[in-house]
Amino acid sequence: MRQELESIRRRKQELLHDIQRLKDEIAEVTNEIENLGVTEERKSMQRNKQMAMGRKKFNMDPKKGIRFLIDSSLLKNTSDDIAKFLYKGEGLNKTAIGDYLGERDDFNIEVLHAFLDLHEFTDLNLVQALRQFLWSFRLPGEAQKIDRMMEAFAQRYCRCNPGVFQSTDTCYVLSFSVIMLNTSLHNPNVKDKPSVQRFTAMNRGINDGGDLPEELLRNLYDSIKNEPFKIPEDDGNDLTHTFFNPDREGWLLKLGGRVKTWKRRWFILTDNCLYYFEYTTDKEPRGIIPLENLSIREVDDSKKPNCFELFIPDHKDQVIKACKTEADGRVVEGNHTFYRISAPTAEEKDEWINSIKAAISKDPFYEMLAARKKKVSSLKGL
Ligand code: 4IP
Repeated sequence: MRQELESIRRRKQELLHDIQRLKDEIAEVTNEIENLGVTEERKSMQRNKQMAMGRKKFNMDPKKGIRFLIDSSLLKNTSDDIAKFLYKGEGLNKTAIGDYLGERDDFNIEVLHAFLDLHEFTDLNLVQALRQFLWSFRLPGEAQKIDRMMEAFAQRYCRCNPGVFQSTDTCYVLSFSVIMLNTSLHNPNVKDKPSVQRFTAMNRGINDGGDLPEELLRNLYDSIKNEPFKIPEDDGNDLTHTFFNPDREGWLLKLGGRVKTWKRRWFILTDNCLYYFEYTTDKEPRGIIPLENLSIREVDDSKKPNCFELFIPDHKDQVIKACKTEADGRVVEGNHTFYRISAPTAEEKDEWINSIKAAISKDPFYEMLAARKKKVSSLKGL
């Protein structure tokens, strides 16, 4: 009996000992787990901190930001990975994204194409696709950058929607036409809003010489009319104040060449030319003044207010290359050594001067677009 009691006591002690050992082990493991959590947590906190720093750096200098993220192993040095990062755009400034994507380096161009591959345009009409595209970053102001980006856009759109356009050039030109339409319809400074007929007429022959289906153009027109493009406004600017000045139209007074009479004419500034008409509805202009090689300045006139003048710098007496229609309908060369024009208000005078200046300053962007337009319409009859 005593022996039995002794063995039970020993057994109990052994058990207590085992329990204590287990408790110690559990405590040890719990401690390890807790420590593990702390280091993981710390690591992830560290990563988040570096990521935030990388984003900040990117917003200040996109290239430096990307380099930092790659060096911190937060981004792989591949165009696909960087494109994904930009496409997701978390915490990124859209102007910085636009600047990075618009760079001329081969690698940046690769990223640009990878970025576009992330956009799904299948079965979207051109306006819907442009809405998506123009929302994903902010289009930079530089003509060459815009050209590269719109080219990449056109290529991607055509790949997603084969058969809609004859060529990517057509898609490119129409994309601009739509962006300009957005400006004309929604910029309050543009008084004369183009009708759907004018929009369709403007885009004649752009499908490699052929016309695009009227229904397609009408749909694009309606879509823009009903809802302007929404674009990121990092600096308060928007797409109705686009990189290219809107063409301008309006009533102005013009002084004659040899016979100095003032005539009220409807002026249209477009394609680097100034056209004037007798009536707004006239099909043929009375005169065309190509703006190439001309300068513009404000002048005082004793008879009319708000005047400005077009002239050839350093060639005071040279006749400006221009054409006009005689009363009998013949088209002849103009006789002006300067064109003096009077605007109805001082404000309109300034606006005209600015628009004409912009047209004269040979915006390379105009030239690029003009070259494409020529290309897509010159294929007619081939
Ligand atoms: C005319 O005067 C008009 O002013 C013309 O303007 C002008 O031609 C003529 O210039 C000027 O003689 P009258 O109508 O009083 O005769 P518009 O063509 O707008 O009617 P421009 O070259 O300005 O168009 P000259 O250079 O042809 O005299």
